[in-house]
Amino acid sequence: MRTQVAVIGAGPAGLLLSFLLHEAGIDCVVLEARDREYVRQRVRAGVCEQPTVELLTSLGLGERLAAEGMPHEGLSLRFDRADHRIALTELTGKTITVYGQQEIVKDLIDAHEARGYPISFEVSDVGLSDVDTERPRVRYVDGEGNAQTIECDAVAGCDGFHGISRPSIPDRELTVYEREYPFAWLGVLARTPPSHHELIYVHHERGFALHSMRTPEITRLYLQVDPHDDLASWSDDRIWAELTARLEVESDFTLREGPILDKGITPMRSFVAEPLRHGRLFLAGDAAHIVPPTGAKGMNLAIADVRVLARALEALLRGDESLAAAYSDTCLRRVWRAEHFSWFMTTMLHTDPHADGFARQLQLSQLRYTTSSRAAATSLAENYVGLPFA
Ligand code: RFL
Ligand code: PHB
Repeated sequence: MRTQVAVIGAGPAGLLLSFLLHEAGIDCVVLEARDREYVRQRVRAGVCEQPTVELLTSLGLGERLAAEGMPHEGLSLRFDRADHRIALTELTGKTITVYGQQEIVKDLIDAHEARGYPISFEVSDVGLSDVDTERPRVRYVDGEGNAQTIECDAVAGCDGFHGISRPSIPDRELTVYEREYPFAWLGVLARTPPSHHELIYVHHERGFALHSMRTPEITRLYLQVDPHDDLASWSDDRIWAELTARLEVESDFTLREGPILDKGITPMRSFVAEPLRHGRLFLAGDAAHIVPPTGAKGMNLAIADVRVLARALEALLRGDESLAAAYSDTCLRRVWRAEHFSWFMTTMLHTDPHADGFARQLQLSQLRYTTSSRAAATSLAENYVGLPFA
């Protein structure tokens, strides 16, 4: 088989890249390891930055996002048993929109299917070769068990942190920066209306908690847990008791409980592999970088990467190498800003089991300063709502 760009992975990065390339008249194929239903249902991110919303809307992908997405003008940092609101819109003029990642993925898959843009689900044994030549090859086994080979002009590695694209680059070509945290997130999706109309990030001596939402009927909640914790030790009753304890405030607040529809534990890490290009293989999204979810940046970064990559590939296929040569550096500026912001939010809000009293006092001081100084609150807000695209 012959195509212009082989896209590995049908997450937000791969699907949006494929959409942008097709709309620019470039032939491409998406290869995805999982089945179609799994990809459409996978519960992940929830917060879209304003630049993400604007991009999806400008592409004609914003209809359901406009109807069902929940715009937010602020969020709360909850500590010392009180809420401290960050007025995102008053401080920046921008909003964020709560719209589940799987809804964006569904919109993109539907747009592909309506236009006949190909996605191959349930592929296995994907292997890349000749990526340092002008004719890379992708070998894989399709969903029917038949061995296939694609010859192409470029490969987009959008296959997430555990994919095969990044490991296809020789170790000596990559510089890896990494930080692991001594905690993980237990995420739950519950059938109950949100207990508050905005997100609440909680710093508590028992550990971090987050109140978020998906729809007026569905609440999304997270608890800081030990990275070695077993999901089996977290019964629904224990989850609600812990959330109630951490979300407690002196004023009026009642956590609304309901049936838990989905739960999972996610490790937290910061990770960047540079550069994002090796010959004709380009990495985008989680394949190249991971942020801890406290800054709500991962999906937004994946989308920002492919916006740059689509233009670089269009130029490359016309014989102009300049944008492809600049791709990695262009993306890394935004990536490192998000890495810093996500690290900042994570270390400010979580309870580090190894921290001493001095470190805990610094954390509280940072929280009080961030919520009482307009300059500090504006800094948090402008990073949270999303800095303009490069
Ligand atoms: P994805 O979404 O992981 O997609 C990669 C796809 O590649 C497939 N794949 C392969 N396909 C073919 N061959 C192989 N060998 C393959 N190996 C893997 C996978 O099946 C998958 O379909 O990466 P992408 O597109 O780069 O998107 C990144 C985002 O998914 C991720 O950054 C966010 O979910 C992170 N994140 C958040 N980001 C935000 O912007 N805002 C948030 O509020 C937010 N909250 C979160 C999050 C991530 C979380 N978890 C579960 C990690 C909250 C959580 C709990
Ligand atoms: C979510 O709603 O899933 C969510 C919100 C904010 C975050 C992370 C996840 O920082």
